[in-house]
Amino acid sequence: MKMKLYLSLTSPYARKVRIVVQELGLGDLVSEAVVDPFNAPADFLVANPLSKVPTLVTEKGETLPDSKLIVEYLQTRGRGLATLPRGAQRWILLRRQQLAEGIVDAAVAMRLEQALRPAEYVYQGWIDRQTAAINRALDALNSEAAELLHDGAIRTVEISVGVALGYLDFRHAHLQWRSGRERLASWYFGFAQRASMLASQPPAGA
Ligand SMILES: N[C@@H](CCC(=O)N[C@@H](CS)C(=O)NCC(=O)O)C(=O)O
Repeated sequence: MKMKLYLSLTSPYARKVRIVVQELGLGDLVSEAVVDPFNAPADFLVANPLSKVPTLVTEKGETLPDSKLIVEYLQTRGRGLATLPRGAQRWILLRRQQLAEGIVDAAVAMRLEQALRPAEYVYQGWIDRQTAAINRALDALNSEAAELLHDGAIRTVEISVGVALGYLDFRHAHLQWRSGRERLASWYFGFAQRASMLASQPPAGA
């Protein structure tokens, strides 16, 4: 029996997990089950009462209902990602990763506001706040882009940044995140060519 990964092909959180699976060489151990968390099948709700993707069920039946938990777990199962150092550099890297994860949180919040709410309930002030947060975090990442790894053994930091930028392209292209952020754009241009990034692209038109 394989691990079962519940996911949606458009979720950036699920994309991060799919990239980690591939980078760690665990593809043969994981079967993917595409679900719609807004129209959830019963077995998925048993695995994750919160009805969020991604959710992993291990071979032993343990359930992991969050991308961070899943990534931490998968790193105990495979090799291929560079581990974070101890000491001061660790916190610099984790802060950078958190900025990328915060961009995803803000971008998903915007998407839900724009795509799921009836038009009369959409709150532009909320969208503006998320946009401002995304732009500030992008500026910070741009100023640190020289420290992001391109190839070889990357870290979860780079995966988080790559997923965040890919999601902005997918759902919020109008933000034109590359504008004025040439260093980050140049890094992403190379990073987006990794096999794991190419294989996990969201379907066009979804
Ligand atoms: N903290 C969770 C967030 C997962 C999440 O919000 N996924 C979205 C899809 S992008 C979802 O399933 N939403 C359904 C809902 O909010 O009810 C993680 O990192 O896995």
